[in-house]
Amino acid sequence: MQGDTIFGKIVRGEIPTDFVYQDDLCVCIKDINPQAPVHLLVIPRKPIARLVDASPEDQALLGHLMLKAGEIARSAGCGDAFRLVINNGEQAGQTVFHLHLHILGNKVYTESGL
Ligand code: IU
Repeated sequence: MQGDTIFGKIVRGEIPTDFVYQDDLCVCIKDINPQAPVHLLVIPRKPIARLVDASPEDQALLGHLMLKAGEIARSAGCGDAFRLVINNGEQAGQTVFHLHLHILGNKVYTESGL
């Protein structure tokens, strides 16, 4: 079933979760296995499996996720230095097939790492 992932259960409120932020379109949670001092996940309530599965009708939602990620990063104390990462597909390291943006902050990156 599309959306039947752990993030689907989280956004539907089926797993008790402390939300860093939530609104009608998305939630933000702390990553359970942080890769930086600040590691948050912005998750749309709509169960889009991968970024490439988004459609033109999702354009405003995708913009919302980006704007909220920036606001949340600053609220979390990242200042102007943070990364946003989307892993698209298994070969790119995606493990949960419900679209999410990683916010990585308060870690010093000395090179692009790409
Ligand atoms: P990925 O882009 O699909 O690889 O990222 C999935 C992230 O979800 C990864 O950083 C996990 O640590 C994180 N996560 C989580 O925060 N809580 C969970 O219950 C599970 C994964 I499963």
